[in-house]
Amino acid sequence: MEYSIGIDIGGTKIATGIVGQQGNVRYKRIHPTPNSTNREIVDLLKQTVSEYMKLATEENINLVSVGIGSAGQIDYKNGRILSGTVNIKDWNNIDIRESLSHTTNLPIYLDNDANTFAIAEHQLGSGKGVDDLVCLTLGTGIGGGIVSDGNVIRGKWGGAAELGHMSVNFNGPDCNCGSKGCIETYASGTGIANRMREKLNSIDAGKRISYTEHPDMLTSKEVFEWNKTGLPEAKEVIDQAITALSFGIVNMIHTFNPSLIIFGGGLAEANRWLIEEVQNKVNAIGMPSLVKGVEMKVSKLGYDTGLIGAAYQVWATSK
Ligand code: BMX
Ligand code: CA
Ligand code: ZN
Repeated sequence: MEYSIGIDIGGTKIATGIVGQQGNVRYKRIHPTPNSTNREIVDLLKQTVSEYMKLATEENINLVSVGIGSAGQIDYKNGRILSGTVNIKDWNNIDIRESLSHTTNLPIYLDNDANTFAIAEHQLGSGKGVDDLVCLTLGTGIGGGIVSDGNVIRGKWGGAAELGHMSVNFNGPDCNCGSKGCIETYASGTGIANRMREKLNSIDAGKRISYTEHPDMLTSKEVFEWNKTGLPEAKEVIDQAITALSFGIVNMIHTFNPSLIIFGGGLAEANRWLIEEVQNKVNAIGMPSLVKGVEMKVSKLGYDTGLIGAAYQVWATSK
């Protein structure tokens, strides 16, 4: 069987592994995303690739490529990271193929992380046999991947499908992409934490303490827990996330006419109930003929989808 080194670079963590052609993950490691310079990330990639190559030689594993899925705006044909929001520090203007050229002779594939997520789901997951689907990864940011008539939509150089930056409110919060009111500012992990922090800063100190003494440190996980216990400000933040996501998805359905929406990322995996709420809202606000019958599912491949998709690029393109 053929194997490929997979590398999934997100705003919080980098997952790496050796993945087989059937999507089987043979080795896997998780690193926190370095937060100083792009050099540090590139060094981590070099080290990881050379370790996995050594391991493959020892274990007689037939490696055929290195596949990288990375957050950011990516020239996928030339293997270059063009830019990234501040979710990954200093993630701009990096020639990944050139950077790894002294480490490996294997062909190197590079695409946006949510595009590779869509590749995995389309080839092996919930989207298998489905020609028109939209994928959304809810994590540090919100990533988007679109398959239309069986093809991944990439636009001119690969920058298409930045669905997290679909605005649903031109008076909304500033987004780190330059726009306002993007769905990422309401419904990503960082967005939910930011909106909650704003609320806590606007209420009186006594009430704030009933939530946390450290609003600076809070994460979306806590907001979901507070929502579960019925704390009203947290419920407002989560309701707002559901509403923003639903309006965004209605725009996507009206634009791409998909039959399936697939969700992934830590936030969707940990809060599957959210999807049903979104589905109900989408059905209530979208054009009936378009939203009717659009299915919504959480990734079938689970937490490893990004890693599998990154590795899978070599086989997806040769099919
Ligand atoms: C951001 C943007 C996207 C990415 C998405 C999900 C950067 C660095 N990131 O919208 O390119 O696909 O986040 O990324 O520009 P993650 O960090 O949540 O995995
Ligand atoms: Ca994308
Ligand atoms: Zn944005």
